Amino acid sequence: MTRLKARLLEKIQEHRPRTQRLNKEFGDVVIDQVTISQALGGARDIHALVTDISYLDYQEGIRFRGKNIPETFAALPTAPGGEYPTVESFWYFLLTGEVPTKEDTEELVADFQIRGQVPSYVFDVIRALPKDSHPMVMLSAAVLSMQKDSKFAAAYHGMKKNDYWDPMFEDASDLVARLPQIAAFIYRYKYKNGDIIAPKPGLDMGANFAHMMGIAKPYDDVARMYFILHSDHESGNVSAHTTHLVASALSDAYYSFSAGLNGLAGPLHGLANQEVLDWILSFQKQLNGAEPTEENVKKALWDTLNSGHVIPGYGHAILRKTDPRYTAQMEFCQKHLPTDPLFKLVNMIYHVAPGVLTEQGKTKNPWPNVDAQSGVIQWYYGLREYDFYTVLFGVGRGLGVLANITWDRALSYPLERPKSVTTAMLEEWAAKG
Ligand code: FAM
Repeated sequence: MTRLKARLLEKIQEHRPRTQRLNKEFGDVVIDQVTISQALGGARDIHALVTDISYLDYQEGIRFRGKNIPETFAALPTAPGGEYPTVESFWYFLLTGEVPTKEDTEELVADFQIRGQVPSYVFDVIRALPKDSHPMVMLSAAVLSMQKDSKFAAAYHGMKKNDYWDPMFEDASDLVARLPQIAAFIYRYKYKNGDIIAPKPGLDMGANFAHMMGIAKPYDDVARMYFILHSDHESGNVSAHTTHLVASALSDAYYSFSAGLNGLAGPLHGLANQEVLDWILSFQKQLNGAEPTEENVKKALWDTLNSGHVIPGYGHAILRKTDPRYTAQMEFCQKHLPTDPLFKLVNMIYHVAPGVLTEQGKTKNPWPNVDAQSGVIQWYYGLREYDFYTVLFGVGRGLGVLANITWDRALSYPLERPKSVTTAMLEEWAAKG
């Protein structure tokens, strides 16, 4: 058993009595109530999910296991020769809530090399799809194809409930370790004439991903930063909630995460980073060589709104301030690409868009989210096929949602099944006030 798995088991055993006591002794304590507009409005803000992996504050943004983004980056061991933590150490941290030692991390990097070997049929599945399929279709299908080897599904009939977490952890770890190679394969297969670069033994996940993508330093750090920032945003967002919901039927990690990825592929969720680049490029095209100014940015934003579209990369269902994931990436840009024209344009949009959205008066949050800044970095390092960007998001998101469903099984969270009502019932309740 790896040190991570042994520590995780101790953590699970420590935690179980807390959940059991709450359920048994305090099960009737009311923590929220539901309004008609919440029932009609996407269950927004109803407190009905529990996770300890991350918490999203309306103003402050995300905390992973109690640490905000700068604290997380500062606490975890950095990769050799890099400025950002290894993804492996972050995986340990998400699962256990503890900062791993150097030895814990090294063991995990070695463990991921073994787990990370992708079965060859996965590549056949990707090749069998029409080449103009969206890369998210390729990623989701590739993940789903590995279901036949699920350790959870194989063990299910002979297992006690208390042991479910074990093969779920195994599947989750296998998947996390394999995602970078699958993503890099999709990229090189689709956009680089199938010129595939094999993984290199001994590298951590970020460095190996950069190597397989064929992009030089500091892209290894970009990958580490990107995967960590996109990992988790508590449980209610579409990809996390979908993965959790599907897993609640005791579907294994492959079924569950593939479903989550399909939600991430929507333009209001993870596809927004692709949409941001698309918006910026069509804006530049309209300029026809002229310099961007606050005036022409403002006009383009209004044109987007007036044509009934959203401004991608702005707004959030929970956040009410600039997303700290946006800020973390902006700081990276200020350090590594301060004079890049695209970065300057993104900054100009940041100065103008909140005012435009506030004047329009619809969105509850006029500030940028993670997607407003992420594509610029990828573009700068030569990854310009922007319909691939959501795949990068998906690799990162795997860390959060797969840690979550491992804990779901550890704490025996049941089948999720909220109750529906009819419109007539709402009208009846409305009449009663
Ligand atoms: N541009 C134009 N209108 C917007 C807007 C934006 N960026 N953000 C919100 N609105 C509108 C929204 O469409 C809604 O209009 P209707 O009443 O006509 O339906 C109104 O403002 C109220 O929406 P809200 O309560 O402020 O936001 P929601 O919680 O309904 O939706 C988002 C949240 C993220 C879906 C929404 O802000 C949006 O569509 N943003 C643009 C797409 C985007 O960047 N998505 C990525 C989110 C990100 F964090 C992620 O998942 N990766």
